Amino acid sequence: MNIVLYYAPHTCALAPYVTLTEAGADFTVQTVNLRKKQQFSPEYLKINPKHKVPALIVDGRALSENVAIHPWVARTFPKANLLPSDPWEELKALSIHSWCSGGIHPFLARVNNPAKVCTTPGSEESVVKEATAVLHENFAVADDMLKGREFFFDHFTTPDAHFFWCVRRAGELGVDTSQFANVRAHFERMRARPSVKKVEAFEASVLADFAKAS
Ligand SMILES: N[C@@H](CCC(=O)N[C@@H](CS)C(=O)NCC(=O)O)C(=O)O
Repeated sequence: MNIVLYYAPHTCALAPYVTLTEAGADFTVQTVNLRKKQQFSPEYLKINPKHKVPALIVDGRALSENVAIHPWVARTFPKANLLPSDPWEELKALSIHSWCSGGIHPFLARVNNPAKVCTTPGSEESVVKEATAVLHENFAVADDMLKGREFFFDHFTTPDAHFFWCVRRAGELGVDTSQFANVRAHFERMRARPSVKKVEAFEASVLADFAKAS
C-alpha cells in the first residue's frame, strides 16, 4: 500500500502524522508551503479542491478531513488499537474528532486571521476576543473530560492527537490555556510521546528548508 500524507508545518496535518506513526505505517510526506500558497496550485487543488491540509493519498486515491483520515488509519492498522473497540466508545471518539474540527479549529483560525471572518476596520480585536472566549469554553469542557485520566479513553487513541494539535496551536497563537490543568497535563503527556517528538523534529526541519528556499 502506498500512503502519502500532505502536510504543512503548524497545521492540523500534525495529527495524522502522529497517528500514522503510532500505527507503524509506512508512509511518505509531501510538504505544502502555505506561505507560498502551494495549497492553491492546480496540482494540489486536484488532490483537495478545498485547498486544505491534511490530505492522504492511498494508492492514488485522495482522502481529506481529519474526521475521515483518522478512522481510516485506525481501521487499516487495527493492531495499533487507535480507536476504542467498543462501538459506542468508538463513536464517542469520532465525536471528539468532529468537535476538534468543527467546534475548536474554526475559532483557532479566527484568532490566526480575524480578517477572514470580518473585514470591518477595527474589528480584529473583538473577533480575537470572542474567538478566545469560545476556545476557553471548549477547553473547559475538555478539562472536565480529561479529569483523572491520561487520555480521552483508557489508552491513547486518535482524538488525543487531534486535540493535542488544537492545544498546541492555541499556544502558538497566544491563547492562554494555563488555567486548564488537565488539558495542560494531557498536552505534556502527548508531547513526551515518540510520535509527537518525531513530528515536531520533522516540522523543524521542514521550516528550516522553507526558510532556506525563500
Ligand atoms: N476540517 C479540516 C480543516 C483543515 C484545515 O483547515 N487546514 C488548514 C491548516 S490547519 C489549511 O490547510 N489551510 C489552508 C487554506 O485554508 O488555504 C480538517 O479537519 O481536516
